[in-house]
Amino acid sequence: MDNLDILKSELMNAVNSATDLATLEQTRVTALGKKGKITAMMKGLGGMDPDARRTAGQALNIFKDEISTALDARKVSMEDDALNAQLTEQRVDISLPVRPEEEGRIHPISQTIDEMVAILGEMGMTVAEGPNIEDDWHNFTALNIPLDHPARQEHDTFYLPGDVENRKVLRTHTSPVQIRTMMNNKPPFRIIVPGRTYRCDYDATHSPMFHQVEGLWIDEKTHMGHLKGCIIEFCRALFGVEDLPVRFRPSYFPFTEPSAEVDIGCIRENGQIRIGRGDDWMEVLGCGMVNPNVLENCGIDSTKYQGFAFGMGVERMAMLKYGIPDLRTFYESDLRWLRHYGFSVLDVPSMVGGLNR
Ligand code: 2NL
Repeated sequence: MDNLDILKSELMNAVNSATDLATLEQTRVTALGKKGKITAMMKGLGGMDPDARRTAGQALNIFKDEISTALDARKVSMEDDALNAQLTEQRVDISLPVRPEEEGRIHPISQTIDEMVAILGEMGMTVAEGPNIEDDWHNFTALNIPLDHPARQEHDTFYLPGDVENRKVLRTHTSPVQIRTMMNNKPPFRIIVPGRTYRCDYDATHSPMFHQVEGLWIDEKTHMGHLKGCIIEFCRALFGVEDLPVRFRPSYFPFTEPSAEVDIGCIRENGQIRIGRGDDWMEVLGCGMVNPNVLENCGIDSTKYQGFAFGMGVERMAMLKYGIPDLRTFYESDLRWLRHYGFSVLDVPSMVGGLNR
């Protein structure tokens, strides 16, 4: 019992200097095991006289508790250290950029179509698609385009081989998709039709393959006010100019009556066109109230249903919005061009985030 203090400091030292669980367990066995030092001292109590045994017994019990507590505390602290080390080592850096990390770019044509769909989708329109190879009926006849219309001539339209009566054409606009939608479904209709179109034409401002977005809105009481509201809001949202001047100029299309061409305000400064303000005008799209003949051709009662339609060239809109000077560069697959004019895969157009950040 005289050596209790020395033993105490020895054991406490051993507990606190243990750096792994095995050494700590060894210390526990040394102190409290069957053949341990404290156990041996407990056994020694038997040979003492009652008074001395009580005092020594109390001191030993306190000592035993202190050692037990120290052992438990050291074990918990070692386990904490081990867990912290593991957490540090296996740390996940959530600030890493999302993969793919700017590997590819979104082509300006895709980006522009996505923007148009986001704007018109917000107005309640849904995307419709159809075949690129069409027949005469869906591409021309149903649209009230007369047999002698120049668009039907060989030199404007790509005809596939076959006899003239039922030869196929590469669609010259996306309108046949609206015709198919109207023939196969019941009104009302609120659709946007983006897609590839084909015309036999190739120069600085024309490509034999190009893209259009058309819209069709048919309901019982749709009128020209709806057409104007839809188009004005569309142009302002697409170009990101809240007070963009929009002008409707009377025009003619066989499939709409009345028809209009739409111009937006711009200025021309040393060969550059700036959209948004100024006293000059730039034509951007065509539109009109759907000709009743077209509705009747699709089996729709034109005394009950009416509506508007519009169409525009995607390349033209993309060139104006993003300042791309040459139409032909859209299809050259030049990676340097795409890195310059392309868009981030993460920059998904939506009206919620604002289109023109
Ligand atoms: C333009 C003008 C337009 C339409 C397209 C259309 C479709 C159906 C019925 C009536 Cl099924 N109209 N489409 C109407 C007006 C103009 O496009 O300049 N496009 C590039």
